[in-house]
Amino acid sequence: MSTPRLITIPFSHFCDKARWALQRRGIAFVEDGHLPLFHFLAVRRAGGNRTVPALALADRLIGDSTEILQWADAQPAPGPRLYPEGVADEALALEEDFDRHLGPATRRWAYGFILPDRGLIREVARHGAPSWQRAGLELGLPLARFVMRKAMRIDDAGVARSRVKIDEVFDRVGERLADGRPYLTGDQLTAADITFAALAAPALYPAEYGVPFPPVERFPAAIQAEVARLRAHPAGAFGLRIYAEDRAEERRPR
Ligand SMILES: N[C@@H](CCC(=O)N[C@@H](CS)C(=O)NCC(=O)O)C(=O)O
Repeated sequence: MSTPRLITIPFSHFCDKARWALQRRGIAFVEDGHLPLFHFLAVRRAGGNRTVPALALADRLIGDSTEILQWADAQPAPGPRLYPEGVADEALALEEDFDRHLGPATRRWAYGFILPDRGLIREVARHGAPSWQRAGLELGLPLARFVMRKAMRIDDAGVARSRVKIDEVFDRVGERLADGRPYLTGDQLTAADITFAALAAPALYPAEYGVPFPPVERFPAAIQAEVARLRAHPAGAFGLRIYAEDRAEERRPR
């Protein structure tokens, strides 16, 4: 089997979800990182539609993070299952809920303060993509901002709605964890936990994320206060804990 190629926007939280899951299963892959908008060509060339992560296999392309996790779970691989028996349906339902509600909300909220700040964009885009794309983004930044704001409806009202949505999801996760369970479906890490933590990352900025984030001290003061509030929430503390404990573990070679 040729080595699977994971096409990514390196800093994308849906991409860290897929990266983490492949690493947890112990599946070897190469990463092919692109900056936003440039990713479109790479995905199209591989036969996909437009979003990343996309996993290019010898015979097909898997163009959705949940389908990548399901594929990874079905492979003969040394790492623990992502959808363990007994909680598989529950894990998948939680994953789909986070994909639909949390992922777009944290992304819009973070782009809301990153896009206006050229220095922050540079720091976020620094890792894992070709230098010619970084140069292209610098030159075409006004156009890129316009396209991204339109495509993801990043405006004041959208950012405010997303903030409320993040709080709602965090409260639901906090309630689920209130009985003292260590993971969302019980006592083992599943696709649900990986998905929650990865998609919450643009609100939490865990040190163990797949690529380095700019230091939170670089963010506007009001955003720093929001990050501190979300980190202190039981769901935020949970996301940070599994990045610190489980993600750090996954990145060691099996
Ligand atoms: N449901 C998809 C969503 C992935 C997604 O939204 N990816 C973003 C990056 S975070 C993307 O590719 N955006 C660019 C675009 O839509 O062209 C999945 O789970 O893979």
